[in-house]
Amino acid sequence: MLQLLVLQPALLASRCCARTATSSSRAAASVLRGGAVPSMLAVTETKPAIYFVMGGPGSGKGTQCEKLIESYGMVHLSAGDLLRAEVKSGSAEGKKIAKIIEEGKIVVSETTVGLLRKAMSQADGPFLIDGFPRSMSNLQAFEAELGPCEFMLFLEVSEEEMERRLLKRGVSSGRSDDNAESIIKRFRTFVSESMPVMDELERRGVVHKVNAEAGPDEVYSRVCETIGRHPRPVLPKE
Ligand code: UP5
Ligand code: MG
Repeated sequence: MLQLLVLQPALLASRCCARTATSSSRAAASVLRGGAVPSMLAVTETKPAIYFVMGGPGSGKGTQCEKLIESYGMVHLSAGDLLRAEVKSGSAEGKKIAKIIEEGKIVVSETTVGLLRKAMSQADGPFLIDGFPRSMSNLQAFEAELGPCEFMLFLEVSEEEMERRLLKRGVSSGRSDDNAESIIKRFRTFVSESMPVMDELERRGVVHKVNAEAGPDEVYSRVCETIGRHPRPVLPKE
């Protein structure tokens, strides 16, 4: 059952604008210069900017993030990559994660937020967080511990196109979920668990949609235009 993923129109005016200007002017100026800011865990009032990047499976999140970090001073954290690294480590936790990924379901929030917290404590940011939050539970767990979601870049692509991309990649990716059966499950989970997060963030006025059906370079130019709308935008590297 293939269908176009279309977001509900924004229903309410922004609810969280008042929550965006929390950092000191010193740190904000540092981020604007593309410079380092202190570790967010050490100095809570100078949290670095976070750009969440979402979209369905195969919408091009990883591809666009890779392009962004070439030109902007950002740290890319893919929640899926962090989980796959845990699987690769062979840990007991990793074995549980492997099954969940193959089923296209969502790993418990505690695990994913724990991996993100650890990765974020090891870098200064600003952060590009790709493929997260995927459920309301993910959103609540992240915001309770690591701060509000101020900006979500959402890549819009039809399921037909995403399926085409994933099946093509599946020929060589070695990813356990790049097969027709897992792809359908991933699409279902995305609609039932992840779209409610987008609806909530859209109500807050922090979702920025980009039509990502075109080729990677065309999409990237749309993405670059859009990321300038972050309340604390980063400048391209010199
Ligand atoms: N491609 C990319 N852009 C293209 C374009 N514009 N035109 C044509 N082709 C394009 O791209 C996918 C493929 O398409 C590539 O071959 C690329 O060259 C081509 P990619 O950039 O990898 O898309 P992306 O959206 O990143 O696809 P991905 O498969 O990574 O998306 P998912 O969201 O499914 O995967 P993720 O790794 O984030 O998560 C995997 C699983 O981990 C989830 O299903 C879930 O089980 C688990 N998970 C959690 O439980 N919790 C989390 O928080 C995160 C993940
Ligand atoms: Mg990806």
